[in-house]
Amino acid sequence: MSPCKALLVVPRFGDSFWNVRVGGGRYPSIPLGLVTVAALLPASWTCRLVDRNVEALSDEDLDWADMVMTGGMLPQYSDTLTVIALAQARGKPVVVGGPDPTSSPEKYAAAEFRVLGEVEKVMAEFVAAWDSGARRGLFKAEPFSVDMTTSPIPRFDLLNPRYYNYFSMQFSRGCPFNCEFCDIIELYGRRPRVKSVDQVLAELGTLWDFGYRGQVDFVDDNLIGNKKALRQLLPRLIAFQEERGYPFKFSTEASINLADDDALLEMMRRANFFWIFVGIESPDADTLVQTQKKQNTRRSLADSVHKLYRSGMIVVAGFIVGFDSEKGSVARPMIDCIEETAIPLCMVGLLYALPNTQLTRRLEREGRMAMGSGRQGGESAPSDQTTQGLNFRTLRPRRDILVDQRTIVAEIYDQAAYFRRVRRLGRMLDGFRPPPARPSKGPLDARPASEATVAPPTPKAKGPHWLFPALCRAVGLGGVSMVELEIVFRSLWQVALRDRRLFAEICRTVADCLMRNPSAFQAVMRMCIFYLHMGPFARRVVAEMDRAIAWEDAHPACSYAGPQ
Ligand code: B12
Ligand code: SF4
Repeated sequence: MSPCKALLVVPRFGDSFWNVRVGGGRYPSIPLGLVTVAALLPASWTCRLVDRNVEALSDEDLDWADMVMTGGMLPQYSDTLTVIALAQARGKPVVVGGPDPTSSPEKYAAAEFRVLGEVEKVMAEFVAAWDSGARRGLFKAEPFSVDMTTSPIPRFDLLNPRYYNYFSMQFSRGCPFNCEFCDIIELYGRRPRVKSVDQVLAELGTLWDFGYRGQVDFVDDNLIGNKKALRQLLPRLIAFQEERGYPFKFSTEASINLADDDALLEMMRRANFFWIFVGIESPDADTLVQTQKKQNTRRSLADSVHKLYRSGMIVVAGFIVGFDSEKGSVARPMIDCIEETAIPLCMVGLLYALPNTQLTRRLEREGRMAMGSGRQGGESAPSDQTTQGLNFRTLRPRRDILVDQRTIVAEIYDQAAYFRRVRRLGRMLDGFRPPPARPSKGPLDARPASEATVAPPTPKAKGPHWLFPALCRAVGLGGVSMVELEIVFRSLWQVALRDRRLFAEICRTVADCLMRNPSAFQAVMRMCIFYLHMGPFARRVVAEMDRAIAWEDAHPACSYAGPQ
C-alpha cells in the first residue's frame, strides 16, 4: 500500500442559528464526519485537516497534498464546490462524501471521486482503487449496512481544540420514528444501530487522555432510539464520570417521549446530560398527525418539557412553519406554546423538502416541488431553515407563512420575552452539581481540568478577568470551567460597555436565579450569553422575512419560491 498525503477540508457554513460564536471566535462543533473518515484511511497515509470555518485554506496546504477530501451537509454545498475548484486549480484530485453528496450525488459530479453513504465499509474499496492507479470513481455504501461496532475512534488528534466550543461523538445512527419531512431515516434508517459500550468509553477515554474537559455532544439522531442499548450504556457512563470527577457534560438530541421514562431520565441526569434538543415542530395535533410525528401527540408538551427541566436538562426545541395541514395563521398558537413551555432557545424554521424524503416524494407526485433552492433572502441570508425553505408550492398563501415566521421570530426573541422565559427556566431547572473535575495531564493541555479547553484565538477583551470566577467560587458555584467563566465574563463586560438595557436584563435574570434556584446558575448564564447571538440573529431573520414578503407583494401572480 503506497503512502498518500490526504488533506481533509471542512467546507464553510454560513451565518446560522447554530453558529454561536459569542465571547470568543470559536466554531461550535468539530467536524466529526471528516475525522471519522481520517480514522478509516490506511495507517501509512498522512492526514492534515483544515477547517474553513476557523482557518484559511492556503495554496501551500493544497500543494502538500496528494488528494483533497471534502464534503458535508446541505448548507456547505456552495463552499464544497469552491474547495473542489481550488484543489483542482492546483492539480489535486478531490474525493467528496458526507450527507449532502450522498443525498444529491449529481450536484458533486465535478469531484474526481464520490464516496457515498456511511463509508466504514466502502472506504477500503476506494483505497484499493486509488492504490491501483484509479483517478476517478463512484463508490456507494449499501444503505444502513454499517455495523457501528466497526466505526473507528475518530482522529481527534487532527483537530485544534482551540477552534471549537465542544467536541462530539456518536453512539447510534438512525431513528425508529417516521416523520414525513425527515431525511435521517432515509440516510441512516429506522433501526438504530449502536456502538458497543466499550467503544463509547474508549472514545471518551481518548478525549480524556488528550486532556479535553467540558461539553461532549452525542450527535445521535435520537439518543433514545434504542432505549435498551442506552440503558446498558448509562450505568457505565456514570461510573466513568464518577471515577474521573465528572470531566464531561453531555448534550444530545432526543424525542419528547424521553419525558415518559423516569428511570432513564434519572440515569441521564447522573451521567451529567445537561442539554437536549427536541423536535416539537408544531403545537397543532392535526399537523403532528399529518406529518407522522405521533410521538408528540396525546401529551401536554409543557408538562413533558418541564419534566425534562426538573431532570436537569435544558431543552432547546425545533419548530416548523409551512405544513400543508395549517388551516390559518399558526403564529399565535406557536408563540403561546413556546411561552407555556418556557423554552428560551427555539429554532423556528420554514418547512424544507429535503432531498429523498417522504415529503419530497409526495410533493413530486402532487407536482408541487418548486424549481430553485427555496432561498428566501439574498446572499447574506443565514444558511439554515430560519430563512431558507418552502422549496415547494405551498397550500396556504406563501406570503402568510412568511408573515407567521416573521411574527414568531420577532416575538419570541424580543428581549423582554426571551429573558422572561430564561427566568422561568431558571426557576424550574434542577441543576445537577457534580464535584469539580480533576486535574488532567493530557498532551493537548496540561493545565488543571477546569482550564483544559483553551482560550479562543481572538484578542482578549480588557477587564478584570479574575473577578467573575472569584465571585462564582465565593457564592459556592464551583464546577464551572474557567473557559466558560472567561467567555461569560468577557461577553458580559462587552455588553456592560455597549448595551445597558440588555446588561440590566441579564443582571435581573441572574439575580432571580441566584435568589430562587442557584443550581440553575450555569444554565441561566449560558442562556443569557446565547442571547448575544440570538438577539442580532433574530433581527437578521426578521429583515430577511421583510424582504421576502416585499418580494411576494411585488410578484403576486408567482406562487413558487421567491428570489432565487
Ligand atoms: C450534529 C448534527 C448537526 C449539528 C452540528 C453540525 C456540525 N457543524 O457538524 C447542528 C445541530 C449544528 C446541525 C445543524 C444543521 N443540520 Co445537522 N446534523 C447533525 C447530525 C445529527 C450528526 C452529524 C454528525 O456528526 N454525524 C456523525 C458522522 C460520523 O457522520 P457523517 O457526518 O454522516 O459522516 C459519515 C459519512 O457521511 C461519511 N462522510 C462524512 N464526510 C465525508 C467526507 C468524505 C470525503 C467522505 C469520503 C465521506 C464522508 O463518513 C462518515 C462515516 O461514515 C446529522 C445526522 C447524522 N446522523 O449524521 C444531521 C444532518 C447532517 N444535519 C442536517 C441538516 C439539514 C442540518 C440543518 C440545515 C438543519 C436546520 N434545521 O437548519 C442545520 C444546518 C447547520 C448550519 N448551517 O450550521 C442534515 C443534512 C442533510 C443534507 N442533505 O445535507 C442531516 C443529515 C440530518 C438532519 N436532517 O438533521 N446539525
Ligand atoms: S423523531 Fe426526529 S430523527 Fe426521528 S424520524 Fe422524526 S424528525 Fe427524524
